[in-house]
Amino acid sequence: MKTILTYGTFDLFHVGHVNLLRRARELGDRLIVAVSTDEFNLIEKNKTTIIPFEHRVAVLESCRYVDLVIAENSWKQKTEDIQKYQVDIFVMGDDWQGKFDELNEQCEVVYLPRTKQISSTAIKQAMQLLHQLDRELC
Ligand code: C2G
Repeated sequence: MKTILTYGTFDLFHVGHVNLLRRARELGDRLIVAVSTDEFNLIEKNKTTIIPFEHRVAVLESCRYVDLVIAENSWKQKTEDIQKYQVDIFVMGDDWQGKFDELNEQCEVVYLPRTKQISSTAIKQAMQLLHQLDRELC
C-alpha cells in the first residue's frame, strides 16, 4: 500500500487542483490531502479564503482521487504526518519546487508541474472585476 500525501488550501476548487490530485493519486494506492484551516491561511500564508475550511474539506472528500482529508494547522506538521500515515511519497505542485526537500530523509519528494492559466487568485480577481462591472452597469 503506497501512500501519497499533499497539502494545500484548495480554495475555489478548480481543474488545477484536480490535475494535481489525479497525478498524485496515480503515484500510489491512497492519497491523503491536508487542507489548510482558515486560521492557518490567514496567519501563516496571509491569505483569506472565499470558501470556509469545512466546505473545502467536503469538496475534497467528494473528489474521486482523495482517500482521506486531514487539517493543516502548521508548517511543521508535515514530518509528523509522514510518520503517522507511513507516507511513501510527498507531492506538491512545482511552485513549491525545492521548498520541502528536507522531507527526503523520510520519504520521496515529488514536485509536479502546475496547471497553467488557472489559480484561485485569478478566479477571485475575475469575480471582483465582474462585480465591479455589474455595479457600474446597474
Ligand atoms: N496547483 C497546481 N496548478 C494550479 C494551481 C495549484 O498544480 N494551477 C497545485 C499547487 O501547486 C498545490 C496544490 O495545487 O500543490 C494546492 O494549491 P493551493 O491551494 O494554492 O495550495 P497552497 O496555497 O500553495 O498551499 O503547506 C503547503 C501549503 O499548504 C500549500
